[in-house]
Amino acid sequence: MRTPDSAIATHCPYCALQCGMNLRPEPGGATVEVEERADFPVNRGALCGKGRSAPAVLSSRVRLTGPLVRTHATGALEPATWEEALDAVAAGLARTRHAHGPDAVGVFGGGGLTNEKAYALGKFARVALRTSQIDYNGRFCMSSAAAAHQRAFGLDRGLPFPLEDIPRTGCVILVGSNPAETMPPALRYLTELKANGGTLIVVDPRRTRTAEQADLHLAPRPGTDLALALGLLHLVVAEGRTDEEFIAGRTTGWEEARAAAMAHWPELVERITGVPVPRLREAAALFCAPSSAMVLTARGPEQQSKGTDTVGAWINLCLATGRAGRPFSGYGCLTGQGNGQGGREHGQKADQLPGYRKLTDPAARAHVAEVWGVDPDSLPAPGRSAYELLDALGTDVKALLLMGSNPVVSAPRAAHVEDRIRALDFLAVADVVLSETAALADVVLPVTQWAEETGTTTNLEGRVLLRRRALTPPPGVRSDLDVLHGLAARLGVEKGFPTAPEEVFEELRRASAGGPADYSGISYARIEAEQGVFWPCPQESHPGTPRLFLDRFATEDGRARFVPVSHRDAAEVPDREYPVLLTTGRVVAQYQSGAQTRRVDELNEAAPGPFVELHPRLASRIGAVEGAPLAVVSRRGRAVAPARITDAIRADTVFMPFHWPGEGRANSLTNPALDPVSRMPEFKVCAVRVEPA
Ligand SMILES: Nc1nc2c(c(=O)[nH]1)N[C@H]1C(S)=C(S)[C@@H](COP(=O)(O)OP(=O)(O)OC[C@H]3O[C@@H](n4cnc5c(=O)[nH]c(N)nc54)[C@H](O)[C@@H]3O)O[C@H]1N2
Ligand SMILES: Nc1nc2c(c(=O)[nH]1)N[C@H]1C(S)=C(S)[C@@H](COP(=O)(O)OP(=O)(O)OC[C@H]3O[C@@H](n4cnc5c(=O)[nH]c(N)nc54)[C@H](O)[C@@H]3O)O[C@H]1N2
Ligand code: SF4
Ligand SMILES: [Mo]
Repeated sequence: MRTPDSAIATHCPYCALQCGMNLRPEPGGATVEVEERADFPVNRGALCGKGRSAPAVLSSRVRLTGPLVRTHATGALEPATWEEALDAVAAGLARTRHAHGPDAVGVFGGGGLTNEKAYALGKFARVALRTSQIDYNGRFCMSSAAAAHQRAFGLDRGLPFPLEDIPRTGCVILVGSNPAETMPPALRYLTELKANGGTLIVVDPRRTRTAEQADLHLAPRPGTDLALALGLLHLVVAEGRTDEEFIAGRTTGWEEARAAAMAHWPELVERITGVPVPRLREAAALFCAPSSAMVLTARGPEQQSKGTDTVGAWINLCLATGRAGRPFSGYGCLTGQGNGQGGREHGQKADQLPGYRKLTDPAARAHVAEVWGVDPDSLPAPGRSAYELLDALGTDVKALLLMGSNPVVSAPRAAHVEDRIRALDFLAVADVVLSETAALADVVLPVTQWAEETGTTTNLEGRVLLRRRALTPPPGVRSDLDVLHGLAARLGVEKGFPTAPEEVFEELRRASAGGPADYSGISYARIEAEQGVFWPCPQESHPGTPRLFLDRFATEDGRARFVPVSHRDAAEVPDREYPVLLTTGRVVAQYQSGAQTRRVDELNEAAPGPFVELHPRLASRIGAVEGAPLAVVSRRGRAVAPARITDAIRADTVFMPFHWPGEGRANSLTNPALDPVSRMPEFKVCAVRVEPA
């Protein structure tokens, strides 16, 4: 399908911004060159270094080019044919199911998978394997914001408005989000906000490159955002800045939420967060002064064992001030992975059916079972969340099919997770590279990549986009859809797993029809003609929905729900043995577990390895020297990485990026304490000891 002279319009393989780019096949046709695509509104041609260098991962120098099967003779992964590899996977999964029942087979997916793949993977688990044990890495990403969205608004779409609305609001509070590193082309929306006279408040324990742009930077102790948001709400009430008309007309539950907030006095909040009272007052005043304002959160406040309540508190602040369900106002979550939004809608989540339907809802089961041509009673019940599933490997879950994640690097308490993976009877991994997790597999299935296949993703705005195939894949690889088709057939399910992406999408449209995330009016042709279509889009004649909640919220009575929340400590607080707080996150040149970006020379030059960021005061107290190895020790394990001394971080906190395996693996340290609602692990705060190694 390659036309040598014309560039093909598509999207980046990495983050949720899903920047538009043009791909031009290079002479010879073995690879592609990335060109600017100025017409796509989200990024208007701008790309970060990861997007620009993405074609490097297409090279056979770094990718998998044929299936691998672990042989009994040597115990090593050896090349095999596709028939041998698929036979081995089907046999491994069937053997386990036969011996221990369907729930002994687990499936783990990823938010980077296209909508078509996520949909097919969920269907494969429920229809071909009949297992309840499926979840995915999005649980580690935005699940707390998703749960809070559901609770307050009755619907979870990360941003209820397009990014283009950001420069048109009066004030943005950006909480635990560092787009200067994680979504560089999106920084322009904040620059434009300021140019238009709006104000930017950044809440981050580090003075990041994003925080440097802010009019006001609040640097709370990690894990205390809940108190901070409640403290701001307290001030808003005390200063008479609530919007009583909005509260009366469009919300329920204010009295309880108000009472809970009033228990969080500014002085108490200062004590918990370390943010001085005058700064709290300044923030409340800046947020309330203009007629419109937004709160945007990302992983900082969300990846906590109270992430759902924390996001709930920020939503309460928006509701109390009438900054929701109105033009250029509202709460939004900046979703992370390439298909972080769509990946959470179509059924790879433990409790979910396509169209963001609930697996426990009899009507939803009946609708989807009809589309799938199965008996509703044959659909399993909800299964375990991602960490709980990983923790169960080798005990009651004995075989695993993994597609689109690298948990050996990215899961919390990673050494334990690695042990659990090694304890499996059988592991199959579909990946584009030999990731640290794929290296432990019994069978590795090499799959096609973004530029070699067609499929849709849904970006952080809820805009459904089409990635188009620009390149013929190398002969030894197959698509994830091919893999699921081949495995289903071997498990006795001949029909229902087509390999053509558009055919899968057409089925997804029908399965999602009438659900909260309704894609039934969206087609490949429309997406191309319209630069993406925002869901819900229930008919072909429907324009799509860039802005949600302007007339009513998605709850039964149309009103947003306040949730009464109160501050509580992180699951682990510093003590004499572990006196320092560890938080974790990202750097601009590496992506996630690094499986892809650590294979790109120019990205490795920019970000060659892990480090421990710490304040000069802490450094001098423990005798740390710039660039010298530091040991960071938690109750879960130990990691060693060079010291990076900077006054841009709080003196009671150290920061490590999580992109690397081995000695410097940040997740050797992190705490898998889970949020009770979202089951999100506490990646952003745990107690550690830091000492020269
Ligand atoms: N370069 C790059 N870009 C990416 C990714 C990547 O791996 N690399 N991943 C993508 C994905 S999947 C995601 S989810 C997004 C994540 O995007 P972000 O959420 O922007 O990224 P993080 O670095 O995880 O966290 C953001 C900030 O939270 C701060 N923080 C830490 N603890 C706390 C806390 O307790 N409270 C508050 N308020 N802030 C805290 C950190 O200092 C950090 O600056 O990025 C996407 N884009
Ligand atoms: N300490 C700490 N840990 C964290 C976080 C943190 O902030 N701190 N953030 C968490 C978050 S938000 C996230 S999203 C997770 C992400 O962590 P992971 O789930 O490990 O994400 P990736 O590294 O993107 O892994 C994706 C894997 O799938 C492969 N892949 C890419 N595209 C495809 C495809 O189309 N098909 C198949 N079969 N494979 C594909 C890639 O090569 C890679 O090996 O990490 C979480 N872990
Ligand atoms: S910001 Fe995200 S989508 Fe855009 S080029 Fe970079 S990684 Fe790709
Ligand atoms: Mo993420």
